[in-house]
Amino acid sequence: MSQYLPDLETIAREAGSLLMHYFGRVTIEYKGEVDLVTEADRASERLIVERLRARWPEHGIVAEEGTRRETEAEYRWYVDPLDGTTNFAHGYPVFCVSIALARRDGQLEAGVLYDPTRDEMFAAERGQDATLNGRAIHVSKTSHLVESILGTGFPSHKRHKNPNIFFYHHITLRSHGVRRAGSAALDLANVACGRYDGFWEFNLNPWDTAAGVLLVQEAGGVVTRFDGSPFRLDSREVLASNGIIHQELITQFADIFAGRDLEELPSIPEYVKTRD
Ligand code: 2AM
Ligand code: CA
Repeated sequence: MSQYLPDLETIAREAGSLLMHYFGRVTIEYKGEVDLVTEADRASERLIVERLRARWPEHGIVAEEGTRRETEAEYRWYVDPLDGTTNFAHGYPVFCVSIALARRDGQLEAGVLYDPTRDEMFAAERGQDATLNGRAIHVSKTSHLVESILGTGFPSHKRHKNPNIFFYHHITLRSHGVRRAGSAALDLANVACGRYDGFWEFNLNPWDTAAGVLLVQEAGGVVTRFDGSPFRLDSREVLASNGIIHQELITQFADIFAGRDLEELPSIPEYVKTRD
């Protein structure tokens, strides 16, 4: 019997129900330039933090909307009370709750990720099967990038400084397509259950990635930095895949960083001129 998952699933489900209560009737506030935060983010965080503190009072907590609870403990929770806030605020039903437990050295121990719009509970504990609504899940068996579907994401602020459009363009031309659904945590869960063959993103925070990375690993996939070096929670770049296409992705990323074989992004005048 898992030490963490039953209680963790209950907490995530409760937070998901709370989000659904707010969904479709939120008031948008701004944390920064185009960085939305809603009352729902904060209410969900309050609920999760209260439940975690009651159940595991000795553990530390780091949560996106500001909770920082430092303790002497070996363990710390990473909480994203609402991943996909921009979607949520616009009424687009792609968002989730993400909660994970890690040791001080970054070793991930357990995590859950709950999508209340589809009633999908993803759960993983180190060394055990990753599950979706209680059934074991596995990464895909797709063997080549050219047959793959992938996910990526773009930050909601400082977008003009984000290089990902080059990666998006390059990989789109070499695969079945790249989706950008707006919830990095759900993107990782979708790699874990084989809906995506891979996912990458720049500049994510530990609360976005912790649960999803453990899910991918326990579902048989691989998670690294873009150059193939080990992923850490503070890496700020994440490359996840089914493992089989991982080396191909690393090679493609090295080419993009070096500017090799890149098709130029079409400029608008050129595109307009060449349109049928
Ligand atoms: P959020 O909804 O919890 O803010 C979008 O691909 C993903 O990036 C989402 O998981 C989103 O999480 C996160 N995100 C949005 N803006 C970001 C930013 N400025 N820096 C880092 N991550 C961001
Ligand atoms: Ca969030």
